[in-house]
Amino acid sequence: MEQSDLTLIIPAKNEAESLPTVLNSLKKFNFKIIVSLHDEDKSTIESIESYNVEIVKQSAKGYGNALIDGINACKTKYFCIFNADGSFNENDLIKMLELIVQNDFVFTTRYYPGARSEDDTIVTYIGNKFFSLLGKILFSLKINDILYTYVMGKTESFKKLNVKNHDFRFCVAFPIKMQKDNMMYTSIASHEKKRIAGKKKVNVIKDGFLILIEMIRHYFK
Ligand SMILES: Nc1nc2c(ncn2[C@@H]2O[C@H](COP(=O)(O)OP(=O)(O)OP(=O)(O)O)[C@@H](O)[C@H]2O)c(=O)[nH]1
Ligand SMILES: [Mg+2]
Repeated sequence: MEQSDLTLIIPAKNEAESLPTVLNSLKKFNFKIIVSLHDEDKSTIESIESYNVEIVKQSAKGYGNALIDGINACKTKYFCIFNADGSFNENDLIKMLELIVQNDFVFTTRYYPGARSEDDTIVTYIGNKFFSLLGKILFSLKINDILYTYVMGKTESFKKLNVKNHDFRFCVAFPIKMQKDNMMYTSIASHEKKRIAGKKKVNVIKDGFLILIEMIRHYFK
């Protein structure tokens, strides 16, 4: 399989300070790149003017909305969610590409031996462990870093799931729907780097609460 069979879907919100560095680090590959952002985010748009990437203007607001619109615009067989903040290790993509052939999705985890996170706080660490455990108990999900959302997939498989969440609930709704659909997936270890610059968009309390309610809702559905 060719590197040009893969499109990286980069959701970006106020990432002018980080995204150009991330795009530079990806120049060594031959992947297609879609940056999915809001039309109002002029500074991020300006920051990547000279790069050979497709810009998708998202139809609404939110992280999940950016991903859904980005993946819907993807024309290659495979896609991978890739953050604009510099925390994802781009070298993992090669290993993921090998594994995606016999899977619908390839997840990554910062908690396998050999991996770790430079960006986790005590609160996000505990939150992740808790939600991953809840995913195992309620849905038999074999994912142990459920909120990391560094995931490669077959574009067709993702479209079948019909994920509709426009906010960070996307991070749990997507794997839960995938599991209910009995799709094939695996995970590899991945080392998370520190965000290059700019601010975290996740609100730990608000988004944590929404994610909890979303998981319970899917359990009773
Ligand atoms: N288009 C778009 N992108 C978003 C939105 N919210 C977050 N993102 C992007 O989604 C990615 C993940 O968001 P982050 O803020 O890094 O979330 P996080 O990794 O939990 O937080 P950090 O620990 O600060 O890295 C980044 O590339 C953001 O720019 C949004 O509402 N719209
Ligand atoms: Mg991040």
